[in-house]
Amino acid sequence: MRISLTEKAAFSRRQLFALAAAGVGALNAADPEKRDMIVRSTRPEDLEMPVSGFADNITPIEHFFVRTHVYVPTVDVATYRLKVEGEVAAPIELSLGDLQHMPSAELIAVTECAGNGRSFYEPYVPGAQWQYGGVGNGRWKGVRLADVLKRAGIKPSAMEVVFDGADMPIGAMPDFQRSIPAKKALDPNTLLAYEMNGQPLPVKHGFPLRVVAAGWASDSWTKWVTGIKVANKPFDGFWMTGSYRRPATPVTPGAAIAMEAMEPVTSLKVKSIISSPLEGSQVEAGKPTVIHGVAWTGDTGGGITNVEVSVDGGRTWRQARLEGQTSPFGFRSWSINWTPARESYFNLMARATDKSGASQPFVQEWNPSGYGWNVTHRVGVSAVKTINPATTAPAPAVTNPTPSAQFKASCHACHEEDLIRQQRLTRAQWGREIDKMVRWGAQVKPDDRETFLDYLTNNYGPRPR
Ligand SMILES: Nc1nc2c(c(=O)[nH]1)N[C@H]1C(S)=C(S)[C@@H](COP(=O)(O)O)O[C@H]1N2
Ligand SMILES: [Mo]
Repeated sequence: MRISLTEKAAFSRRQLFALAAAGVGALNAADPEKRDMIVRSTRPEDLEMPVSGFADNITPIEHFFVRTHVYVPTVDVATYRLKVEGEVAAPIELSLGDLQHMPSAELIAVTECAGNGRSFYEPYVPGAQWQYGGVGNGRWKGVRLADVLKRAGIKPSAMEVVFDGADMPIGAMPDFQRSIPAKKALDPNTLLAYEMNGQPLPVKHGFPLRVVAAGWASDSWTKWVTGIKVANKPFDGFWMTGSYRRPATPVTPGAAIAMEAMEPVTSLKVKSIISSPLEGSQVEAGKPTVIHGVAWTGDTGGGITNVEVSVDGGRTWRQARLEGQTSPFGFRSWSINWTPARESYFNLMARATDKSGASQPFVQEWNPSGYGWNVTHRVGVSAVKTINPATTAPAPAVTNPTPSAQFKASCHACHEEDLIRQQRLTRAQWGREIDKMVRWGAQVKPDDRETFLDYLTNNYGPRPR
């Protein structure tokens, strides 16, 4: 579906909810189904990959995380056109076929949500409560963005490149439009991808065209791209000036920080995850085993040069073997042999270093949106004489609180309770969330605000960890 900005604005809230209910954004027949994902939000859909997924160097589409601020749009390839305008010699329109006839480029690169690891911040911050798996490594094929911009005759006055996707905002939420500096746009490792892992780009990942901003956090990887505008000044849309920003210097944990006082999220930071053994699992004492994982870094990193592993909670470290594909933007697999000397509980840690010399911290500076978590990963395992066949403890009986009819009418119009339930915020933070939702079109009667705040703080207030 290709909808111009003015048409988008004309959509009423009721029309949008009707579209959502009708399942607009249903799967392409060819889209692989998601498997074993942690559901962070059902509507709109946010899916996280479990830690076991890091066993793969290239993340299969079935396990690739999904993050959408809105409901997924369906794009009709027959009428699809990519419009390039702004600071160019002449605006152009390209069909998917036109793009596929241009010289192609392929690269392996990690896309990681800026908020991956958000749930680990103390004090808690609002937003999808990702743990480890808001990240994946893909093989992306498409055209170089630079080639498309040159085809339109990009002018020297170009300062930024703004992308618009076919997705429509929910209610009065600002449309998801994001810009990148001209320098990043002209980088040969910035693509407009139409293929992922050798398949047409799946609908959930941006069919038919998405930005691949290699080495940058995923918020710069706009999906469902229909419009590119070359601008001669910084783009001031909400998703640039009111989101994806973090303080340049340490701030008081828990404080509300003015957006103007923060700078945009860009390059990813060096990070490593232990994919095996898994947290809480058992290994055999006295028997050789292998610790596996992946490491990655951003475009300022230059690739992974070293991964060190500790089996004693960080007292001593050994160097792991680096293995597999070597794209400086991709997952670098690593492994190390280990024979647990005795029956004991072991604290495994993995810490990566990149070519720039950057390494991972043990404690993270807090930031108000919970971006850029890259604390050294730690996994606890038990070395035992004989491994117990998996004994699954009965799931604790969970009774979820029941929201009032007013609360449902105001909040569940756009999303489910799961999006709220995972967050643990103070009354002040919930207050700011309600105010944001009201700005985005949620209908909250003034009389209901305090009752909603009571419900949210009583049920979803900060809890001990
Ligand atoms: N058009 C559009 N592009 C988007 C988004 C969006 O909501 N709309 N979400 C962004 C964010 S925040 C992330 S983390 C990634 C997620 O990409 P994935 O779902 O393919 O993993 O897409 C980015 N691109
Ligand atoms: Mo994200």
